[in-house]
Amino acid sequence: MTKTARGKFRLETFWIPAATGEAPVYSLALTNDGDQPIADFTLCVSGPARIDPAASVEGGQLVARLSNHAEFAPPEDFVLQPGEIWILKAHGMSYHPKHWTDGANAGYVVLADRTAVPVEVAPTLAKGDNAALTRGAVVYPVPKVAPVTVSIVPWPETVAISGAIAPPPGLDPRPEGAVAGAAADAFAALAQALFPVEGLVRPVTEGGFPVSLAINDGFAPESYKIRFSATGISIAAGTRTGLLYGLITLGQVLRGARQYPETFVFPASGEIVDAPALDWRGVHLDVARQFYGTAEVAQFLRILAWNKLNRFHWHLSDDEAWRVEIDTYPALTEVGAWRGHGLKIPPLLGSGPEVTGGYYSKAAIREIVTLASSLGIMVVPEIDVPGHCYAMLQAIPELRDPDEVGSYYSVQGFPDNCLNPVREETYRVLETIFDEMIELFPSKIIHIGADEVPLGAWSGSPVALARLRAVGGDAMADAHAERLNVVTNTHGADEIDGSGAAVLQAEFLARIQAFLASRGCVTGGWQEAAHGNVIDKTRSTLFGWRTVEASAALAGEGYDMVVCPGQVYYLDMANSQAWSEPGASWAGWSDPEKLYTFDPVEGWSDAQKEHLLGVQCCIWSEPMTDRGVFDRLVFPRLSALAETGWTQPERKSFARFEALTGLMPILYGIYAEV
Ligand code: TNX
Repeated sequence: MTKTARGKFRLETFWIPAATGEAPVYSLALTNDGDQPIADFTLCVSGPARIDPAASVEGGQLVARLSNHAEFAPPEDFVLQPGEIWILKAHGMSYHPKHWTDGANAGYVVLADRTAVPVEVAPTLAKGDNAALTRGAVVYPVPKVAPVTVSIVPWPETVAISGAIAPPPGLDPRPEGAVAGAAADAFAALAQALFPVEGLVRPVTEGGFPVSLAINDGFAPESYKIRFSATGISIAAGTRTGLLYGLITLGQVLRGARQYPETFVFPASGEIVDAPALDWRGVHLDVARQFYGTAEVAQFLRILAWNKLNRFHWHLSDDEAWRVEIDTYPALTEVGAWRGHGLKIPPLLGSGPEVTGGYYSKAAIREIVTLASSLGIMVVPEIDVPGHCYAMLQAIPELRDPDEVGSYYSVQGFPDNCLNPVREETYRVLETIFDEMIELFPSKIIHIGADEVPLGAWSGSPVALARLRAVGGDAMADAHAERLNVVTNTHGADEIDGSGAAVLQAEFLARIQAFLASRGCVTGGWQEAAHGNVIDKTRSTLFGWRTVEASAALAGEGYDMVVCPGQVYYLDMANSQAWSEPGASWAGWSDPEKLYTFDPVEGWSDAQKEHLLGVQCCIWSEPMTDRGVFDRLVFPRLSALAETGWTQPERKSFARFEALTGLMPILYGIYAEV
């Protein structure tokens, strides 16, 4: 049968928000554009919005649901004739959609013979807002007159320059010694990959301006000094990264002066002396919800370096996928890296019926780690445990207690997604996995997640309940058993502090941390890793994603903190409240100015600040089903975060940032239509 004979379908989805005064309802309209009637079929959709398990559905029924994957069946004997539309209305969403990317963004029809036919899906529309839907990075035009005469992001500590010479066509770095040579090589490769036709690095025979590079004493690790003169430039620093940063600054100055000669100069004399405000200037990328290939990750790292960002937190596993090759357990990637119709992991978050996904081979990881290190970036891998493990458990079902009964659900609607903290099997498998990872990642910091374990986790596992009885007492174990099959968290992550789940998780964390410490590694964890106060503060780093106050409190308890408050530093959050903006909104909205001017340590005491390692933005990828959405959500907020991490607060200026950020590269080159 040909595809046309089987039918052709179109799905339009529509949300009626409560603000209209009507009852909130999500409707899905499937049109049969083919020339054949269909009967005995179902419709599957995926996209961030989740239909609540308890939702009532008009026009059909919800026959299967896994997180945001939903399968609907029409009433019995229903036939969808050519040209006709089947309408479903769901009353009851796990959270109310707020942006066009919240709704279904992929779908397919499953015919009576179980074959899947892709459906053309239009972006979800909302009543009361018909503004054109946006994608692509917002363009920041470079003004004729900028607040400064040189284009540098993030802004340096001191810029004392004067005069101007005609900007040369490129730079000709002349390193003294091997370390400086490595910095020059890294810069040449970086400039070539980011701006291939500009010839930023070129020999003197092509007009390259001489730049001497030397390692000197008396510099902090990432600091550098540039001295300008009309005949040549010198850069000095204490490390390879310091020299690289000096070259990046100079490259930015040159690009600005060449591309916008009315606005920016190439200085004739003077100095730039620079050093970062914070040590940890991080970016987290979730490659589980959407997959980004090695080439994309590599180019993203180059953009990080151009922003002087120095930590890449690589979120390699989650409920939706497992992305790293582990020799001992090939099933992790054979099963866990792929989603599709009929697979153990169904289409989710906009993936369609076809098999999609991928993973990083060990060779690919080594390539990324080597590139990162040449760019001054430390790679921090994350394997998210004991929660967020649906994909891992699909691949290695033995990680569940075989006697476990009933179900518990995560905030994202995954059932039974936690590794059992009581069984030896769990530790045997995890230690093997971590050993393979430690070999791949020289950073010696392994992030183990520890976020969002559901309140009901392990409430149907006899071994877990027995352990809880032994360590927490009868009342706690009995209360925990009562949580089985109770859906607690459809509207936000459970607060589990003090619960049986937290007590069991603490046992798990203490043991995993001790193992990692025995391998010489620092344990990274989201702030929930502090529950139970069991992890060794001298060998851990926590990532505070809730409020500024909550992170301050943890710093006060002595935890080293990287702060990434969700309401501003989660780049999956939309730029504004408008439906036409892509992104999520559960933690808030933040436009570039809000992110730039936000003080992540407001109200912290000096003692608390001693435990501040730095700042990080997090790119959770649920809504980033198309690359234009990625560019819109990530840029220029990534550069705004970079300046928060690098530039001392008193030297920050949003007006300056706004004038300069248009010169910064974006990943996919997709700009909004203006
Ligand atoms: C919460 S905060 C998560 C992630 C989601 C993110 C979406 C945290 C550590 N976990 O699993 O992707 O929200 O914004």
